Amino acid sequence: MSHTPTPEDRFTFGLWTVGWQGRDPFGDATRPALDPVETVTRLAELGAWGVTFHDDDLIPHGAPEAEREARVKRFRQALEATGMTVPMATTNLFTHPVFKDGAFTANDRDVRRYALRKTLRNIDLAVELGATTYVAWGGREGAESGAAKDVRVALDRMKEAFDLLGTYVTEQGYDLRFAIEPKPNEPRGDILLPTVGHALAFIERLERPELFGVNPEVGHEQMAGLNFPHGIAQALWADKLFHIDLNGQSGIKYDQDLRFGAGDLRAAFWLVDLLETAGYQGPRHFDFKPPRTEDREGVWASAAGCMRNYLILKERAAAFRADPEVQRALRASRLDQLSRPTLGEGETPAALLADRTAFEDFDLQAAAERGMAFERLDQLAMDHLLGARD
Ligand code: DIG
Ligand code: MN
Ligand code: MN
Repeated sequence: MSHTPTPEDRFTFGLWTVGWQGRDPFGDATRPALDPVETVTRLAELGAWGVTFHDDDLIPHGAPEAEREARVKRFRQALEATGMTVPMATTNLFTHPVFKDGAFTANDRDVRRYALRKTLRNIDLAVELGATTYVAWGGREGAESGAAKDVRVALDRMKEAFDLLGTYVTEQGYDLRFAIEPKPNEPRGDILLPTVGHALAFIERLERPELFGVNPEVGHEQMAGLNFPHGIAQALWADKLFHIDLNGQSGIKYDQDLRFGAGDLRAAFWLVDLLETAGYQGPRHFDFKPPRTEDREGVWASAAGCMRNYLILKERAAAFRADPEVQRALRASRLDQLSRPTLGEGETPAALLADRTAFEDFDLQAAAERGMAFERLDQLAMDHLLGARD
């Protein structure tokens, strides 16, 4: 199998990823700014399907109307010239100092209203450019101290904001859904809606929950010490995986945003296995930062590595699932039994209580002694992942 990406693989990148200049809390930029037109052109050459953007990635914050129009026009021309798509867009509600205490949950009401207007404006542009998913990462929604944010009240404000956005896209007749992106911390000491679980629970309390799903990011769940494939599985189970941010992370530390496949490789393997076996149809979106050590060529090598690693893992996971040995090992571990409903068709509590084999005559000892044969199964996966088995 070729590991050369094509638009059919639906790989997308944020403008802010390959465009990251390497500025961090401890150091200045190591790379010059990247023109969005160059990004579109180079990513198209590498085999990507599309790009995504924050409003401020495309139009510098506060740019006059004429400059805004000119930049959007140039961007649109590059999209048309390359065939690149814009499946997703989002709002930068975290860079400008006005958002230092948040956007939708800032204590200052005027900041909250400004944040909503900034979002509404970019939703219009996103729809004009063809986006059908709008991501909301609340990077500044949170606190560093207990009294600074009454979280119950802040969640009221968060609900109010998303309900307003849901009303807007409904009134406008937009074909647009929202994907909330969780993150446990950084840049705030603690961020609201920190994990997929918190976001899924929050979405159910919105006025139009059908318009809202999640945009989980690999490193964000792993920063909280969670199993990312399990979080994705629950999002899929809830039919709420509206988008995904792929990257790499090596354990519980600052948000590394490594290229996809770097960091926890086993988790990346199980993630690709899950997305492909579940038939996930959304973009394979990379939200990563080429390390500040890299020059321009290093940036493109890093972007190419994201896609290459996905394709290698996709091939290895498919070989794992197709392997007759693996199918035997899955049966030996009774995965087929997991798929069988625990109760018989229409079985009532009374019927279960009447079934002596389920309790009175159940051979507890024999069941307790059964081995699960998971180690043999997992070694087969390891063999496929490491290319030690065709
Ligand atoms: C960080 O992981 C966030 C921002 O980069 C952006 O708002 C969002 C889009 O995927 N991810
Ligand atoms: Mn991140
Ligand atoms: Mn992200």
